[in-house]
Amino acid sequence: MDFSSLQIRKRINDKAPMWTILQTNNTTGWLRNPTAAEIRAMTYEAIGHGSEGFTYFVYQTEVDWVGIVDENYNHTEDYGTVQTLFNEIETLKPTIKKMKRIAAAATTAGGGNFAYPSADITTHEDIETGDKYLVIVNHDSIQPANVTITIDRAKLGMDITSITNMLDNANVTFTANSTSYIISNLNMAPGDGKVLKLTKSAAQTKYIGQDKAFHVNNGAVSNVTDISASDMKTAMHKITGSRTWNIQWFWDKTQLIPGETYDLYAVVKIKYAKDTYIDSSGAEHPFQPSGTAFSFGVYDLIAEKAVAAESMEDMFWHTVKIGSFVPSQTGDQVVYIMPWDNPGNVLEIYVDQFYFVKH
Ligand SMILES: [Ca+2]
Repeated sequence: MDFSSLQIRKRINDKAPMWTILQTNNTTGWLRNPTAAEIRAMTYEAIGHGSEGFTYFVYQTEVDWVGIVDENYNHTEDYGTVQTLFNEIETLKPTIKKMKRIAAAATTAGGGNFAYPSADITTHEDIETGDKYLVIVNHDSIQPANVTITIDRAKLGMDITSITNMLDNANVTFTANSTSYIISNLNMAPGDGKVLKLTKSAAQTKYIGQDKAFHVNNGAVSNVTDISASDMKTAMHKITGSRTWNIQWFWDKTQLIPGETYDLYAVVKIKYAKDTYIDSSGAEHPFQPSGTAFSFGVYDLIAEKAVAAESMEDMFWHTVKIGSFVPSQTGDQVVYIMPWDNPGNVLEIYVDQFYFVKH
């Protein structure tokens, strides 16, 4: 199950869907045939990591691969496993087709194995409604697990009213505190995966500032085509050896109710300086950036805070909470993103939008 370390990077103007070909065979003397639970885990990890097409290698036994049907089209043990998974994918298909993977907003405890400390979890946004999804996979393909999921409300960027299992439409119970939503002890069969919908509160009012309304300075540009952005456009800055307040939004005070408290968020992604690096023995590894990616703040209210490059996933949109405050009705406040002078680690920074949510 090395799938969970795979990094998928989309070019900003290319929406080619990802398909996966998953192993359902043994190769004599080399590969063991995965168990039904392992095939299940691989399939749900593929969903979690953005796959929209699923096929299994190999359909019919040939050469030295044992297929899901043999030379005479008799079903082998994997046939029923794949058939069940295809039935589940059929149910989940409308959801999978409108899920866009974004940076992780949740963590897990439980459901690990020898290679991973806990269950796999990925976060997705509904491109039609703005609701969000979690895909959770029990890495333990031998034992069932009780998985506890902690959703970071600052990274989620919205209040939710319910959590639904998209396979059977069952309601999933959760608790809330000021910083997290928590699903406790979600029981998962060996290798099982779940797609959970986080339904945003309809009562929540939002005021959005798209990138075309930003002030961009010192080499930053806005209105750049990006099919993954909320309005298909984004502000962008190529990192250089100097830093200034390149990306700013002077919001319209009349859009905000006087005296009310608002949460302010930015939607940001970064592109790492490199995809991979080669170690001293010649092996290739995913590049891990260091240093600062950018800072943010609100002049003259919220002090500047730095964001570490290592805390940002490569080329996935992150919701970054700027702060919670009562906006001024008189002063000229401005929210800013300051790209850092760290070109050895970060190549580009993108800001799709800022938005206010009323408390
Ligand atoms: Ca935008």
